[in-house]
Amino acid sequence: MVTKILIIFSLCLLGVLSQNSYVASNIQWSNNGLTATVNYPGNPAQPVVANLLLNVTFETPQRIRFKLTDSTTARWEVPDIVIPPSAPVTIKQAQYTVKVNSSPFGLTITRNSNGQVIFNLDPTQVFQYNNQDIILLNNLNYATNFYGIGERVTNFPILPGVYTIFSRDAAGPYDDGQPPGSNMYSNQPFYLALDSEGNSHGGFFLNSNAMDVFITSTSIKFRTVGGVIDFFVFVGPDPEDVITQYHQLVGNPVLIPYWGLGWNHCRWGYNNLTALQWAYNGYISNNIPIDIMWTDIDYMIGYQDFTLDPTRYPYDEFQDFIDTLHEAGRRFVPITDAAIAQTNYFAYNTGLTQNVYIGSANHPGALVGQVWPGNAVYIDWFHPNATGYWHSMMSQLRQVMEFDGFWCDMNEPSNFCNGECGYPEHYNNLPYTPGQTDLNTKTIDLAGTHYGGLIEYNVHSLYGMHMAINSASFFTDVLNTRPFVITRSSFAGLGRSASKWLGDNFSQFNWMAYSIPGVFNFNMFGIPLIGADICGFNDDTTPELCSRWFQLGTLYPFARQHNTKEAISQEPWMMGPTLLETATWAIRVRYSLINYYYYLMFSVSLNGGVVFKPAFFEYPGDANLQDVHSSDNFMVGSALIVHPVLTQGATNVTAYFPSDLWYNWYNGLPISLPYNRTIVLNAPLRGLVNIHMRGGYIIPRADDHPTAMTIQELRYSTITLVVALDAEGVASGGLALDDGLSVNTISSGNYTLMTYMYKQVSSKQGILSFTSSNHKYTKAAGEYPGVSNVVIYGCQSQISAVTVNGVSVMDNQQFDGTGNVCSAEIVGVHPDDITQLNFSF
Ligand code: MIG
Repeated sequence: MVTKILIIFSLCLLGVLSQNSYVASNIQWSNNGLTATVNYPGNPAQPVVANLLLNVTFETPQRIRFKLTDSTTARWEVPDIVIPPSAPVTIKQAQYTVKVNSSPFGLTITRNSNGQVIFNLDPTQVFQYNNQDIILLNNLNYATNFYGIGERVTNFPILPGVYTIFSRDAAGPYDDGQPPGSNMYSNQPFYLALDSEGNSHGGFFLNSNAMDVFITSTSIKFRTVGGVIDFFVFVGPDPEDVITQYHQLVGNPVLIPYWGLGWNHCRWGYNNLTALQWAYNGYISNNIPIDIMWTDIDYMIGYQDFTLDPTRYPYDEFQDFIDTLHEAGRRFVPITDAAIAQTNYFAYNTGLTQNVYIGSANHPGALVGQVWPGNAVYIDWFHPNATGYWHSMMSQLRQVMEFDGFWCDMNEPSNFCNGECGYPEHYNNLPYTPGQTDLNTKTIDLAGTHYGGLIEYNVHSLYGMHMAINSASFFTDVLNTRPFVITRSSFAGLGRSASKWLGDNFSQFNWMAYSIPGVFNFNMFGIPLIGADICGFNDDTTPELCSRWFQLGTLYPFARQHNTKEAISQEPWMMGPTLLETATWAIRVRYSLINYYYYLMFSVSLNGGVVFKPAFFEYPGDANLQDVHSSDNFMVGSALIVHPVLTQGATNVTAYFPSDLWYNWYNGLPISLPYNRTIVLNAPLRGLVNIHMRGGYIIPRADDHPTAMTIQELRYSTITLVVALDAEGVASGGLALDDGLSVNTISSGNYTLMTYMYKQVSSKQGILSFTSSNHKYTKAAGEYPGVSNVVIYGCQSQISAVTVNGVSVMDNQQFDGTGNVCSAEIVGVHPDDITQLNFSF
C-alpha cells in the first residue's frame, strides 16, 4: 500500500515536472519563416531559462530549421558547422508546413506531399529549457524506425532505449563493462526516420553538449546539458533524399585521393623498421596487392608526437623504405596522437611559446593529462595559432618521414586520468548526467579553458574533428594535394574534410556483423570513407574469422587490416592457406570494382549521398529490408548487393533478394525467380563473397585486377563493361576520370564523367552509347586506355557483330546459353572516339 502511494505520488511529481509550461506569443510570420517569443510564465519551481526566442527558417524546399535561444543571455552555440542556405525559400516553395501552438507551446512540421507529421514538439508532453538540462521531444505517434545517432556499436535500426552522445575513448560493448549501444568516439546527432511504408525524414540537432537520446517505437527525445536548441528537419521522402538533404547542410564528402581506395595494411607492434619491412615484403613475396603501409605509435621516441626514433627506425633506411613504396605507386601513413608530451622537446616548447594549449585553473598555460608518453597537454584548436602550429609540426615530421596521409588517434580527447590528473573533477555533479557516467571519465578536465573564454564542457566533443580538419588542411593548403586523413573522433560536418575508421573492435563474429551498421551510419553522416579493423583489433583472431572478415571488409569503402600489439599475427600469409587465398582473392575482387568505387566516391562528393548502404535505401517500401534483413546484407551503390557470411561455421548464407533481376557478379548466372524471398547460397570459406549485380546497371570492371599489385596500376588497365540487363533490356552506369590527386578537381571541373547506356532495341539489335556530361580531363599517357570487352548478363542469344559506323570492331565472341551471358571482345576503337557501339545478335 505504502509503495503504491509512493509510486502514485512520484508519478504525479514526474507529471508536474515534465509538463510543458511554456507559452508562445507574438508570432510574426515573414516570407521565409517566423519568429515568436516563448516564455515560462509565473515563478518556476526550478531555475529555467524563462524567456526564449523561437526562430523558424525555411532554408531550402526540403529543409526547415528551428532555433530556440535565450532572449536575454547569449548561450554557447556550435560554430562553423552548417552551410547556410544560398537564400531562404518562401512558404510556397517549401515542401513542408509549420504550425505553432501557443499555450502550451508546441510546434509541428508536416510533409506537404502526404500530410505526414515529421516533427511534433507536442504541447501535451515534456518540453524543458533549463540552463544545464534541455529536453526536446519529437513525438511522432506512429511506428518509426530510427537510424544514425552516433557513435556506437548498434543494431540497425536502433532498438528502443537510451543512447548517449559524448566523445569517449571506449570501444563500446565488452569494453569497460559497457552494454551495446554505449557512447564511443564520435558525436553525430543526426537521425534518419522511416515509417513502415518507407516514407523517410531526418533530424539534426546541432548541439555539442553531452546528451542522451531516448528512442521509442514512435518518438525520439533529446536531453542535453547545455547549448541551445538548433534543429533541422529534412522532408525526404526517400532515405537517400534525406541523406543528400543532410549533406547539403553539413557539406558533401571530401574528394579523397584515388589511391585512398587501395588496400591498407597496419598493425600496432611493428617495433622497428625491420618488422615493418617484413610486413611489406610479406605482401610482395606472397603476391598480394598492397597500396598503403601504416605505422602505429611504435615509430616515435617515447610516444612523443612528431618525433621519429632513430634507433628503431633509422632515418636513412626508413626514408629508403618510403621511397621504395613511392616508386611502386604506394603510400605511407603514420599515426599521430591528440596530446603533446609535456617534455622538454620542440613540439611541446613551440606550443608553449605560441600559447596553443588548453589551460586550466591549476595550470593556466597548459592543462595536464596523461596518455602514452606520460604527462601530456592538449591543443586548443580555437586558438588562432593552432593551425599554424599544427602545420609546422606536420612539416617537420614530413622532413624525416615523407608521409602521404595522416591518422589521428586518441582525439576524444583521451586521458588516462578522469579530469586533470591529481586535481578535483568539475561538472561531475550535474542536474542530469547523460549516460549516467561521470563525464570526466577518461577525458580532460571539463573546466579546461580555451581561447575566447570557451570551456571544455561545451567544446569537448569537437576536439577530434578539429584535429582532423587541421591535419587535412595541411594536405590541401600546404602540400596542395587531396587529404587522406583518418580520425577516430568526429563531429557532424567532419566528412567535408576528413575520414574515419570505426576504432577498436574485437576479433569476434558479432563485432564483424556490427561493423555493417557502423559503416552504414557513417555513410549517412557524410563520411563515406569508413571501415572497421579487418580481422579484428583486440584479442586473437582465427583463420576462419579473418577470412570471413576479408571477404566482407575488402568491400568497405576504407579497407584496412589492423591489429593490437597484444594479439597473434594476422597478416594474410600468417594463418595458413585458406586465409592466404581468401584474402588475396578478396583484395582482387575489390580491385575489379575500383572504377565503380571511385565513381561512387566521386558522385557523393559532387552530390552528397551514400556509397555503402542498406538495401532499403534502394527499396524503401520493402518491409523485409527494414527489419529482418536490414544489415545481413548491404549494397555498394545502386548496382551491387552483397551477402557476407557473418556467423561462425557457416558454409552457406540465407540471402534475401528484393524485387529486381539479379546476376552473380563473377559469372553472370541469374538468381532464379521469384524475388522478394530468401535463397540459400553457397558460401565457401575458401572462396569469394556472394556479390550480385542488379539488372539495369553497368560496371566498368578493371581488366588487370587478377595481376595488378597496386590500384595505381589499374589506372592503366583496360576495362570490361559488365552490362546487367533489367526486364526491359536496359542498363546504365558511369565512370569518373580525373588525376586522382588535385584539390580543386570539382571546383575547376577538371574531370570527365562518362555515362554508358545499353538498350536492347529488339531481339536482333542492341545499342551501347557513350556520353560524357563533362569532358575536361586530359588523360596522361596510357591512362584509362578504354574498353576491351563487353559482357552482357541476361543476354538471349550470341552476339554476331559489333560495329561502329558500320565498321566491325568485334574480334571474338562467346555465349553461355545456360547462364544467358554473352560477351564480345572489342578491338580497334579508342574510347574517346566512340559514341556508340551497335550490337547484332
Ligand atoms: O590506447 O596507437 O584505436 O588503432 O593501434 C590505444 C595504439 C591507442 C588506439 C587506436 C588503435 C591504435 C592504438 N591506439
